[in-house]
Amino acid sequence: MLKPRSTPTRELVNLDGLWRFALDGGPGPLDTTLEAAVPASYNDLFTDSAIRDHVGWAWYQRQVRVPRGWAGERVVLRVDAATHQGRVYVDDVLVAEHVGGYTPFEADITEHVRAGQEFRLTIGVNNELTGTTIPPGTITVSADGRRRQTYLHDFYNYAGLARSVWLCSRPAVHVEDITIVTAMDGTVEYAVETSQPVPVRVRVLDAGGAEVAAGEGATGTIRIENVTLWRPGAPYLYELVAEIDGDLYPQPFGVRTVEVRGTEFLINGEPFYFTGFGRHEDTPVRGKGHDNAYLVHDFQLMDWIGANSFRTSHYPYAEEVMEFADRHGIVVIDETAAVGLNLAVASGLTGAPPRPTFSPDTFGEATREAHAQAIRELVARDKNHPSVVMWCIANEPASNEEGAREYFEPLVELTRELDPTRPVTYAAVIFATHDNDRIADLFDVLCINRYYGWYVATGDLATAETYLEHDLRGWADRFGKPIMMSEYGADTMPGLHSVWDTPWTEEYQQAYLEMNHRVFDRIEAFVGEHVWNFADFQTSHGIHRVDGNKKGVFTRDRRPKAAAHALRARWRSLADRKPQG
Ligand code: GCB
Repeated sequence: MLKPRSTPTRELVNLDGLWRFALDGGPGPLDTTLEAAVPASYNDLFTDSAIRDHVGWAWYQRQVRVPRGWAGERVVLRVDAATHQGRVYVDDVLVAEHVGGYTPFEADITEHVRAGQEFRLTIGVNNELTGTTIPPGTITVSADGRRRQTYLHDFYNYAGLARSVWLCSRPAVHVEDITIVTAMDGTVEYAVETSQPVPVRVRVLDAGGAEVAAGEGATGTIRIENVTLWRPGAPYLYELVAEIDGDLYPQPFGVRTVEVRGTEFLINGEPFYFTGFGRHEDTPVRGKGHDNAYLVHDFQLMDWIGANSFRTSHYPYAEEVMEFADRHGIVVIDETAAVGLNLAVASGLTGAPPRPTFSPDTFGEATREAHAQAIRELVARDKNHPSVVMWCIANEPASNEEGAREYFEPLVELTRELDPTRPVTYAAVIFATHDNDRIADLFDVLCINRYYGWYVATGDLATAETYLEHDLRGWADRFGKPIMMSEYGADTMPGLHSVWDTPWTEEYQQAYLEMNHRVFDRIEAFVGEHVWNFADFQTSHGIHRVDGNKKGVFTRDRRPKAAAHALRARWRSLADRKPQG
């Protein structure tokens, strides 16, 4: 799906700002004095806990004027994200409905609006998570009749319009989609979809705007002579301009290859070692609302600390983030919102024996279809980003349980069909070991999440070191694939100190990371390390959470904990020792 852009044939009106907001509503005029910021999650904007803890539909509304010059154009409404389900009304008419909180959708509203006139735009957003949503969750009704949402993932269920909303014009006959696949010799395979079969021309422009290749036809292969590659840390972007009579769309892309060979992860044929983080879209007040100031600052901090990559744990991030990574040469592992497909994790402290995760009564066909759709929409949105080097189709599923293979095999196949060019992975939970995991052989890279020294062998780093090494070597030996640590971390209260190995102190976080690094450096097939997490983030209430998860190397307001300086020293020196692509 193409990102809305202003081009000589297309115009854009950004609808961000203050919208009327209410929990009760519908397409009619909202009876409310509340206003909500867009983009932002609504939960933390208001002081009313009924809004923060709300389960169900919430309503956003504003007036929108269609620019008077748009007569004769198609008018399209584009919602970058409505978490987790959205319904869009133009005046009283339902024009779009979409499930999936982290991918965009659009509606052609031409028949319902007039150039120069105003209309009432209403967007309903529903935050409910059930057994058939991605991510999944459970809704219960408490004794006093309140509906309550629980879920299996460790981040707050922020909801609302957390990304931009756009009104776009485009010609009736237009470019619908573009897919670009590149090779290191400058070969560019392209496919342009149009709304009707019409002649297509393409031109490739270099970063200075000079034409360096051209071709004709809806699909084809063209070649850039003396190509400049997109490299981690040294990005270079071209633009493929797709043209038909009456429409033009420029699609940025980079020329680079990704390949797994033996135990190596190759970018442009050179071994790449991932340094960086699992992250979250999470800031005070805005919740998951996209914010360009945090975007710039977070990438500055990643650069400062020597991170060359991150994973979009645990859902697709705003497209602005992906484009920024393209422009700044940061490598991305792109993850779906399939987090929490694991009922053993949920049974945790309750003592309840876990039910099987994959079964018709728990996560079955319907869940898998929602999961497949999440994969389709992620690949459709992000396929042209050079920064994206791997798809991660699930975080910590019950890959050790019966039914896991039947559940995942078709999803891996689907991902490969949609994109044969990128490796596919999942992040493995601690219960899944090299002995009992049932799906790792289906994937290209072993991404392992482990917390030895935190959840296991708490405060005992010597024991943790032995466990970790045994565990990782088992995976490396059995599968012979590249292996990386996709999560390791320790909760840390800034300002808490100790001379001993005391969990929660700044010293402990540092010692914990150092212990992990000693082990990584002893394992040959190792291709990377992503610390959990870049910054502290909000979660639901829990006795093991102090105003959220505190495993950040930075605090929620982006101040470094002591471990940040140690990581910086390691990652900066690693850049000289281990190839970074
Ligand atoms: C995990 C999850 C992550 C949690 C983390 C933790 O394994 O993948 O979402 O936040 O552990 O801190 O417990």
